[in-house]
Amino acid sequence: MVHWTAEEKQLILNLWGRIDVATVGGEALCCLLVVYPWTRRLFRDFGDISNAAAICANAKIKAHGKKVLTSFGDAIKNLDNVKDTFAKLSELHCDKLHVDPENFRRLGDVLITLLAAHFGKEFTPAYHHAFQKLTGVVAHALAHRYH
Ligand code: HEG
Repeated sequence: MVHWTAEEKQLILNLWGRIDVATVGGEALCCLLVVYPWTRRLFRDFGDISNAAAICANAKIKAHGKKVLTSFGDAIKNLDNVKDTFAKLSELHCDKLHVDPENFRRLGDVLITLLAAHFGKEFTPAYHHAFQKLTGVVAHALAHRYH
C-alpha cells in the first residue's frame, strides 16, 4: 500500500484547490489526443477530432476532460484508498473500453506538464514528486483489472 506523508497530501490538496478542473481537464484530454493520436480511436463518436484545432475546440472533449479531472479529484479525496475508489472505473476502462493502461500514465504526464506550465516557479520539485506519485497511484488503480 502507498504511504503518503502529511506534506505530500498537503501539497496535492493545496495545488488542486487552486486549479479549474474544467479548464485543465479540457486541456489535458486535448493534449493527450493531439500528442498521442492513436488514443483518438476511443473518441470517434465525439464529433470532429481530425486535427489539433478541432480537438481543442470540441465541446464534448472539453466536457469529458472535466469529467476525468473531477474523477482525479475523487482520488485526491481518498488518497489512502484509491484502488477501491476506482474499482468500478477500472472495470469500465479495462473490461469495456479496453484502454491501453500506458495511456493512463500518458494522461498523468500530460497533467503534470500542464500544472508545471501553469504554476511555473511555484511548481517546485516537492510538488513534482507529489504529483508524480499521485498520477502513478491513479494509473495503477485504473489498470487494476488488468493485473
Ligand atoms: Mg476515462 C470514461 C475517468 C483516463 C477513455 N473516464 C471515463 C469516465 C470517468 C473517467 C470518470 C466516465 C465514467 C462513466 O461514465 O461512468 N479516465 C478517467 C480517469 C483517467 C482516465 C480518472 C485517468 C488517467 N480514459 C482515460 C484514458 C482514456 C480514457 C487515458 C483513453 C485514452 N474514459 C475513456 C473513454 C470513456 C471514459 C473512451 C467513455 C467516454 C464516453 O463514451 O462517454
